[in-house]
Amino acid sequence: MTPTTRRRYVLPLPGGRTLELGRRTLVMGILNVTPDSFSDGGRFDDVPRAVDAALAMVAAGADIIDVGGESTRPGAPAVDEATERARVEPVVKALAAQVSVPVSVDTTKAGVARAAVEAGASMLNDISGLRRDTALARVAAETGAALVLMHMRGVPADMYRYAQYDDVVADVAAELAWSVAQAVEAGVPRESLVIDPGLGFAKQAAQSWAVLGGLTRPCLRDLDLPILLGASRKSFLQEAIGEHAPGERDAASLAAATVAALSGAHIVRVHDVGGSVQAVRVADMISAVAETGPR
Ligand code: PMM
Repeated sequence: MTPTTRRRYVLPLPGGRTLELGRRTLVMGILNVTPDSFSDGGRFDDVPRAVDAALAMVAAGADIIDVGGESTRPGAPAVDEATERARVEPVVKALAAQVSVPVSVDTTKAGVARAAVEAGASMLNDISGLRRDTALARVAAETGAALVLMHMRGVPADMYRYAQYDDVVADVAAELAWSVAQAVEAGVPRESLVIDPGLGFAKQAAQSWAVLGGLTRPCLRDLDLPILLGASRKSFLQEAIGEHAPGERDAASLAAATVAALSGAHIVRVHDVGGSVQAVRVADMISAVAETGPR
């Protein structure tokens, strides 16, 4: 495939920090602190173990750690705010004190987002793209936290009911534009936003493949925002590799991360940080050759 020229952005974070996006592909390591996540559920359910796992990801080259306290597994039961906050806040606090990279919090709830930013998180990752709680945008606006807006329809428990699109990439781009408008209206600077087409969320496998293969389409590029993509261990990969447990999908996940990087994704969200760093560095070399010509 021909690599796409990736646009460069500088993402402001609280405290005057920034993340440079586009020069190389950034790797966001997933730290689920839930008892029921589909791929690593129950492994990091106490703070010291979560911190150790995050430190290992940083040592393996993670640029961001994404902490999630509510499972987004298809059909997962909803978690109330107090429970999610109790899972996330102590881990974010410990991480912010011990890891050098920005900490992101994967939540759809403004209350959890605010507590996490106060505990030291500098990015908010909203898989509902502000459809669940628009007040989350105000947390970003007031604190200067960066905001990832992911595309989804419905909630994880019922999202496949809404997996009908005329043209999945164009429809996702249009719906992401709505999320972007909500954020900007709430006072979040456009430069603080990242978009994510949401592989596997309200999308059948064929639709996720269409999104992964359509990242370079003008409808997405015209939004002119950095792109985050999460393919890691997702079930749609099984359409390519056959039935495998989530933990056995890492090779396919690396291939998907490579395709995403060559298609212009700025950040990949992954479980296998070390492997993904190697994969995207290869993609980055190819992108550099395409940009500057042979050495
Ligand atoms: N996927 C999951 C959870 N959060 N956030 C973003 N921005 N993009 C994703 O693709 C995404 C996400 C589900 O995977 P997990 O349960 O392994 O974290």
